[in-house]
Amino acid sequence: MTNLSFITIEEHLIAQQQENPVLTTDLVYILNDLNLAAKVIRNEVIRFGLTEQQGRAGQENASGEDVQKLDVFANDAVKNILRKHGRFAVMGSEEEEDVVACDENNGEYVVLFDPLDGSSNIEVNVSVGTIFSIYKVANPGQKGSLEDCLQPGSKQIASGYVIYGSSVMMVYTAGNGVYGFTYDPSLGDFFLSHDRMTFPDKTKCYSINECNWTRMDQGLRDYIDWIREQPGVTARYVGSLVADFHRNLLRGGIYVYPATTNCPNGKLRLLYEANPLAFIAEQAGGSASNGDMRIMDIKPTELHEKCALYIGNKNLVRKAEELKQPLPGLVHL
Ligand code: AHM
Ligand code: MG
Repeated sequence: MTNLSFITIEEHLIAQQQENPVLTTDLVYILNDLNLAAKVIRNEVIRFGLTEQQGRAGQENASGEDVQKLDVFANDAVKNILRKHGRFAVMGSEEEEDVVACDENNGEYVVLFDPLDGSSNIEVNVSVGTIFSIYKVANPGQKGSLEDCLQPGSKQIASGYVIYGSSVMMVYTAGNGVYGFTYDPSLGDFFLSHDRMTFPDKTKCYSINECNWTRMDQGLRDYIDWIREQPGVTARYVGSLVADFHRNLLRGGIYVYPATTNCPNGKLRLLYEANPLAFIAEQAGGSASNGDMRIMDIKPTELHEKCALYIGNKNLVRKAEELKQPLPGLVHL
């Protein structure tokens, strides 16, 4: 028996164009290109251990983190596939120091992405992901620039992620609900499997790296004490944002990566991680905050800007905001 919808992502996007004017031909090209990149990355992810894409690439990214060979592979895959059609003006990647403008300079879209989120998990066979965020250029008709990339998340016109897990899924929104597609390896395509995804009402999972206990604010500790007491709640933390977010979207829950005394601006990137998932979360009936304000209202000032992230069911995010306190200034661990 199969549960196959027989609606491929390509067909879905064409059908959606009838009801969602945001989905222009260029945007559909870009989403299909990202879908193709997902297939290419998946091919390497599932053969990890058998290919040359193992271990460190021997360089650091703009955030000072070790880059893995598979990070480089995934970055090149997304970049080169997007370049093939040239439907964008400028792109920015977690693995690129600076923005990359389109050679043809004929697009009106900005594409920001984290090519391989959670890549420190790849060697231990744990889910990883790709995250993307799409805007229109701020200055149409001009060469794509950094300024185009530094728009608040509320200006996103589409965002999404791919999760390379026990199955591979692509989840996206273009402001008209959230749709999930599961990859069928025997047919080589993604099929609609999760129509109009929303957070369930129940509070199921909280996902926080509690090793940061002594480095987090007292309000978050109080929040953890509170949520542990809620009926039916359990702790789940994969350490791949995409996997933690995806599970919480399906089961209900909250993911928090707070500001800590050793990362006072948080760890996650606003443009490549927080904003795209915030757009999905809001479209799915949830919310996303940095603890003080809505993620998508933050006006970025840097390409690789970091932020704290509280994301998931609305009531859980609101409660965490209520309890949040300033970080203690004197704790050095
Ligand atoms: P990455 O994009 O370089 O993989 O880093 C982001 C990852 C997230 O996927 C994950 O939620 C977080 O870092 C885990 O951090 P920690 O190990 O500090 O809990
Ligand atoms: Mg990441």
